[in-house]
Amino acid sequence: MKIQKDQILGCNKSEIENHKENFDFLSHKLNKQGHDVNSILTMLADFQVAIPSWALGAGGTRFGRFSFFGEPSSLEQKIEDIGVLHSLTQTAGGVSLHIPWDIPSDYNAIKEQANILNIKFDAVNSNTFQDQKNAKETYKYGSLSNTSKAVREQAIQHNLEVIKIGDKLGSKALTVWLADGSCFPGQNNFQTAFQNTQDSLIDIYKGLPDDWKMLVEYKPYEPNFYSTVIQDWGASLMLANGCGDKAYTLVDLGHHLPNSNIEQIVSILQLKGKLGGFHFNDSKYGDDDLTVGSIKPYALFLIFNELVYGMANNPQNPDLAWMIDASHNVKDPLEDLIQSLEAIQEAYAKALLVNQDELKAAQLNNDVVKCQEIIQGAYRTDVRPLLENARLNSGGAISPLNTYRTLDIRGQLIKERGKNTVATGL
Ligand SMILES: [Mn+2]
Repeated sequence: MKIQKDQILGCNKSEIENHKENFDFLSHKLNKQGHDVNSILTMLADFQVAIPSWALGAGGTRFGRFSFFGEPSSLEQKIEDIGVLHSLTQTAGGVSLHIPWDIPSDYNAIKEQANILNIKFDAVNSNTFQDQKNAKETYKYGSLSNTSKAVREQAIQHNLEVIKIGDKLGSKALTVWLADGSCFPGQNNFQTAFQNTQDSLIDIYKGLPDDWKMLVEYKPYEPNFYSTVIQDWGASLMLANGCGDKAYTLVDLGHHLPNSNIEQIVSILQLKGKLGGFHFNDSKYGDDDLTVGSIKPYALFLIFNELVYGMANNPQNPDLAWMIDASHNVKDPLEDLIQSLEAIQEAYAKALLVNQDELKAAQLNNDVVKCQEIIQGAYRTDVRPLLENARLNSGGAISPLNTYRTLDIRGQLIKERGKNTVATGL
């Protein structure tokens, strides 16, 4: 499955007139406001988001899972799907693999396939939150934090193996997310669990190539419901600092308790040069893994406002690993991801419209009303014609979703792969 350039061009034909009208109107308005539209378009084109291999099939809940048909059942097919997303949106230029499911059988072939599709190998993810077939030790009571040295050692070795696999593909980061924690008070000694985790992470860190990063993800609850060992950004930062300069905190939007001020978290982490990665999704109640921007688009914009500020003012913080971390229970996964990519670019473009000099002046004058007007003025701008134009310039679709449907991509995938395929690693 590969979308040809002329198929996209054909679909763009019916949209181009409308697009031009909207784009001319908006760029005229933005130019008058003093914005450099061309540089915004370049920044949008440069902003690439990795797609995790587990987001390409149907997700599921504790209560069941409903297939979408034509799901990718091999690593090659997963990369094909990301190729489809990337050719339409020109924004999905990375894949984030999940080991053990995505171990290539032929490294060169996979690298060549990704290269042709212009897809990079982003952070690799280890998995110690479930037992693999024939595993000697069980992670039922934790992995890197486990009271048993043999279990910890198995989990450390797995992470070192993941680094080796990623290294062969050209990845430059390892993401560690742990399900470790406890379901009942008294089950765990908090200090022992934390110290074991720190010691285990240090052992993994020692296996990190010089030009790699280790990203430590946190989450307040689930699958453990009383405590998690790395429950918040503070715990993650302490562990990262305990490992060294190449270890960073990773923020996942869904991994916070309700009403957490995530924009403030990313802001301070950037100030300290310790924000390494970011996982996009959206939620109403917890780690819902819903489409980015579908529930709280204003919060997403406020986070991007801080990220944009940090990227411009915090050279001490490295480039971030951007990834969508979502699950699709009722939508076609590829359509859902197209919507997420659109929402990310939309929030980014709006944040680029915030006049930082004006905002700073208003802050210095304690003009609270003006501060809000500046922030919300940017948020209320319909920036979609900018996104369309950035895609058009890169050979993508003016409307990725319409093009996906017009070309009946899902229908073709079902024809090629059959109906009852099931994606691995979910
Ligand atoms: Mn995540």
